[in-house]
Amino acid sequence: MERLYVARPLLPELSDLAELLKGVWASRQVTNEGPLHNQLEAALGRHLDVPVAKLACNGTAALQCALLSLDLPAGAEVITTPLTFAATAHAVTACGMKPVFADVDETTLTLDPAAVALAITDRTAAVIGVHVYGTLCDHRALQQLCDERGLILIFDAAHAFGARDGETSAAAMGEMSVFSLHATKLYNTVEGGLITARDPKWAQRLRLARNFGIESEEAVPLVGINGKMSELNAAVGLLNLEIMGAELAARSNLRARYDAIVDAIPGLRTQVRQPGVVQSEQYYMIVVDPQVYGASRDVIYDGLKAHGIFSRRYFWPICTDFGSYHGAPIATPHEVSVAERVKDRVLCLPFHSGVQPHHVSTIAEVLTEIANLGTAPMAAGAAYE
Ligand code: T4K
Repeated sequence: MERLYVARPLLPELSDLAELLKGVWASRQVTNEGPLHNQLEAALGRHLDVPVAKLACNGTAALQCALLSLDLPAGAEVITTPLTFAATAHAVTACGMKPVFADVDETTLTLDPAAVALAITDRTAAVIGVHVYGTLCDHRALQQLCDERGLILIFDAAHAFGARDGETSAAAMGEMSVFSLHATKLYNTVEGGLITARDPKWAQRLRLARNFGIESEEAVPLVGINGKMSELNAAVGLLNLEIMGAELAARSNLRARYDAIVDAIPGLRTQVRQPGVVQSEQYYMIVVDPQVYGASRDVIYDGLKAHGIFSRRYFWPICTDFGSYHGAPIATPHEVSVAERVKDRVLCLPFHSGVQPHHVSTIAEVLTEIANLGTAPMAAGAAYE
């Protein structure tokens, strides 16, 4: 059976890549801030409308470089959401600090400023908002709270490449924003990450943080990691920047088609539509209300899988379910946190230009039939995995 995955990497023509790599092979400068790397940094700064754009080898390393460059006290608490990919919390831990979890907003599923306020202690040094699924955080309220309480605000913008709130680029929110350029991201460099900032003072510290903290042959003023991006990844990045427009358009169309299906089925809701926001088109997420819909998120997951359609239950389990953070509280103004209530209800549908009209029809059929019958229609020759 043909398989359809939640993500499909955008790749340039192999011949274009080979052409671009000829210069790399001739020079043998293959990594450590080579010419393609530097060209890509400049191009991304222009594309995202931000003065500081520093590449890294992946989004997790980029988060670590951002945290290390901020020089926060060892053991400091960093408040973030539990409804995120493991990398957000793990980057904090790997940098010798403690992730503290605060609840998400019921509508956007992004970090709730009211919950953050409850989580602040005298050990809190920073807050990491996550634009989860590409839905933008309430960045103004988070910034105001952090300013009032003397905290650094950074954003995990792994899902928000190219997003804007009116005139404000997601790359220009908070002190820094961190992007993943992984193969599963619309704009990707196969593996890659990016840190952006409005204040030019961060450029040099970020360069140090991603290069072991080394300033010169004699001076190592900072603890850093090897977070550097190679010329091969930068070459893919330069070419993908030219072709990503078509992928973006295909996903916007797909979002509209999915919206029409989901809006017509009671008990299903899509990601919130944020007025004035330009979507990154990274994920298409639905929330299932099993009482109204008549079946659970997992029935849909299994039903689609039987047709070779692999949705993903991002981000279940949530961070506080992991062995590493098990039992950590989620600060919340509610009796039961929104994150706990929603974690079994979220589902990301395949979202890329490889999703064909017949896939959309099958997804619509499965969603509708489960709503009507409480079970999934079986595909001919289907096998549950
Ligand atoms: N912060 C947030 C909020 C994040 O979501 C992430 C990463 C990060 C930080 C850290 O950034 P990175 O260090 O990763 O740059 C995937 C990605 O690996 C990860 O980048 C992403 N978030 C996360 C949400 O999704 P998995 O474990 O789900 O990946 P995997 O291998 O199951 O891929 C998903 C599907 O994509 C596959 O079923 C098939 C398809 N696929 C995948 C790959 C790798 C392909 O078709 N080709 C491929 O090469 O984590």
